[in-house]
Amino acid sequence: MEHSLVDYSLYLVTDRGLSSGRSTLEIVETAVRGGVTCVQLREKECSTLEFIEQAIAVKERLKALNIPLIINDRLDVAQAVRADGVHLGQTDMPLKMAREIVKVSMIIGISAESLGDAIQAEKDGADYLGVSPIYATPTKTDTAPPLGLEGLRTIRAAVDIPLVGIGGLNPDNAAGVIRSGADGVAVVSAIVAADDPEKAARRLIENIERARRQ
Ligand code: TZP
Ligand code: MG
Repeated sequence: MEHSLVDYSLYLVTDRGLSSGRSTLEIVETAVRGGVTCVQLREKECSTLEFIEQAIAVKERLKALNIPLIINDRLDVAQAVRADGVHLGQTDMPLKMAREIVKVSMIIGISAESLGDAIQAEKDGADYLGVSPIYATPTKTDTAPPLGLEGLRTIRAAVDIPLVGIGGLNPDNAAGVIRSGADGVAVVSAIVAADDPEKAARRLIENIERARRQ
């Protein structure tokens, strides 16, 4: 997918541990019906083969809907399945090395945990940022201190590339993230752990779109 066409509005990050026995594919399918616009497959435990098989299955469903698939951490997996992009954290493969490998063919997203991270990532050619964490979250415990909306606004003012907020976001606080200048809201538990992921996604996208109109 052409980088500039990616819609980051509602960015789902998967987590099989929070899926209450439902498959990741099932969660993704329901969530996209509710309005998810971008999906990141995040697998911290499974084998490389399982990651690849999962990615192929998810990509197959997303392709028909023109929704991009981003792979967390693993550039090799992203390349193997011809995903649209890869998302790298501050302790993953350095952005410059990843870019050297994939040139412009792949979207590279970077987790920025500080203003410095954000500025550096933009300079090194990131396509988008996950500004992390906005709020404290039990979903990921090894995070930097929460940036809050103020930290998000500071980063927004300093970089031009698209950015999504992540960490503790849900339908009730998504609007604030958009009003603080984010291009989108990234969530794990608000959709993955919801009884009804479709409904949760719909509430999120409605609040995101309403915040944009205000
Ligand atoms: N990166 C920064 S915070 C986070 C990730 C993957 C977890 C966000 O999870 P939740 O459940 O949306 O707070
Ligand atoms: Mg990572």
